[in-house]
Amino acid sequence: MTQNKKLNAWIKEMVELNAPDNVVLINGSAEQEAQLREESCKIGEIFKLNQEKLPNCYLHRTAVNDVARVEHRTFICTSKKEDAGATNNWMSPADGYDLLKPLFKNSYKGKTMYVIPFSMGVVGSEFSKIGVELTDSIYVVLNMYIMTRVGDAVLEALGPDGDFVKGLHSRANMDENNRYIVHFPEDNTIWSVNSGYGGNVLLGKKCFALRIASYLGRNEGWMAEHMLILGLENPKGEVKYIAAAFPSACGKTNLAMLIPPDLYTKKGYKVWCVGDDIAWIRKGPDGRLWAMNPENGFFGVAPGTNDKSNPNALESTKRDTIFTNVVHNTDDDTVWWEGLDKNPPKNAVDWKGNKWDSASGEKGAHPNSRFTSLAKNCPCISSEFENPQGVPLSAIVFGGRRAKTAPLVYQSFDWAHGTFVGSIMASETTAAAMSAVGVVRRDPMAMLPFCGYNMGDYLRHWLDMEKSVPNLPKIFNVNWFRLNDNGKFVWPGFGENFRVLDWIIDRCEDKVDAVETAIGYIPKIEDINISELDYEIENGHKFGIEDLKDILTVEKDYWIEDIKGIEEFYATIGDTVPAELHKQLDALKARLSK
Ligand code: GTP
Ligand code: SPV
Ligand code: MN
Repeated sequence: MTQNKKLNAWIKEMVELNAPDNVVLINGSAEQEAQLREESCKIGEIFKLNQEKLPNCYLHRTAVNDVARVEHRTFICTSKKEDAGATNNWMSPADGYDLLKPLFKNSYKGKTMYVIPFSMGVVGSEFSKIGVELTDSIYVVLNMYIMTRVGDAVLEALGPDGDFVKGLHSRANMDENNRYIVHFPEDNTIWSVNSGYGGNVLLGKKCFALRIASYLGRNEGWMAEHMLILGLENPKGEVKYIAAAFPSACGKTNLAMLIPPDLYTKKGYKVWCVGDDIAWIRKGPDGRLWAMNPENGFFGVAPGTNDKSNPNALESTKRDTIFTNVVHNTDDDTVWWEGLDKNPPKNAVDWKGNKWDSASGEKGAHPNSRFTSLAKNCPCISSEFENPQGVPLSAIVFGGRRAKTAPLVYQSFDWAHGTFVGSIMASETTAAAMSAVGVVRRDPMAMLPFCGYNMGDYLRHWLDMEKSVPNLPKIFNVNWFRLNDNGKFVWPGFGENFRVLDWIIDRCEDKVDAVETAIGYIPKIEDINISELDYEIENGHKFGIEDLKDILTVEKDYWIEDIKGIEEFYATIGDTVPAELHKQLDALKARLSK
């Protein structure tokens, strides 16, 4: 079937297991993509939207019980349990295969098996990696066409003897009690069964580019991170790059594409998007850390995306986009979601496929409804997006949703302290995973659901970067989500976050002083530029200097309370937590009690 012997043998084995009627090799051509769209429409899997208003755009609805990642059904299968660590679900590889084989058995009967060769990163570059996904879903194929580089060019780069990650996906019978997302890092293999939701089935994304890749990165001395990458251009035309890790649905896509406030754009500041979700990071020849985005598109959260919050994301959804679980406006075959505008469609079908009345109080789009769009359609896509070397990082930023504890921004004292800051990241849970919403959850580097090995070893890998990388980026933490006592966001967020990035870059260039506190360096009030900032927090109360002071305050009582949560969390990881991080925690305690 192909020139690669291992690939042919594996396809043969998987054909025997899954018993498809046909096998189709994805070649990456526009013709094949168009033909598959037609076929997918014909079987009712996707719906063709208004081709004048939304050229090449389609709508898909998942099963109502299949709308987010299933972390409790996600497994890391390593020979030794401690290699997966206490924060991952674990099975032995033999048990994993034994459990899933019967679920795949004959599951493609009457269907076609699509073979998708894909490259994470520019095809053929030395830092890219190749995978092959087998699937029974055209929706998956069409999404992979957008999210990754697929087809013949990838097979050519693979060559006759090249190695690849083996991804097997089957919708099988969509039994949610037998839904599993299982990783075999020692075999470069991913098996996903009984789901049709993006994060579970687009195997290049979280499964490969984070779980398998983080495992590879640890062994090979690089890092796979849940991070956006952006370039900040100053009026002189110099571009500095920042990578930022926020948990799912906490603002990566928004920050990656932000448009600076007028006072900055007038001076010539710009932001360029390199990536919105995943960064592969390694040491460059100059001794700095370089980051590249292995993806080819965005799988972005739809609700809340509008022409104020994220005009660039909205623009990238105007063509070549697959919408999943949003509202269908049946008057003109367009789409809508909560937070798009104040005009919900009169005649509409909701994400469940039922006729929908916006006055009903029910949400029309699922909170985790998404768009799959091409990076090249984003107006602010970076000129370095296709650069196989990636971009050199000046800063790494961590963040989460904290109502009170974390200030708007602070800088770590050094790399080890910065690693500690990443390790204590926490956030209220969101709709991106199937679990209770609004509970505080620890999520080191936003990687808890995505680390393919022991979290303690992962943190050690971070600390160890200092030994091999002489010019490390500075590490910061941000929190756009401080609430006042009425539960309103104090900070305007979105494009206004640029004011904080501006301070971060000034710090990286030693252009500005800071105040040393127990948790790290915070800005002097006058160093966060809030001129021309016009934001109403509530009831006519406009954001002012007092509010800035408030959200830059280190609330010691909250921090002392937080220490307990950190200790409990470290205990759940167990004795692989590096001693250095316990030392950092003790030092924080000592500083707080001063
Ligand atoms: P994943 O794709 O799940 O990894 O999410 P993400 O981290 O890319 O999050 P995204 O940018 O899609 O934002 C998720 C939600 O956070 C949306 O509802 C946004 O409206 C909201 N959000 C993003 N940035 C901000 C901000 O600066 N302030 C506030 N208040 N909300 C924000
Ligand atoms: C996330 O949940 O972090 C996402 C969406 O980016 S998914 O691809 O489902 O993981
Ligand atoms: Mn994500």
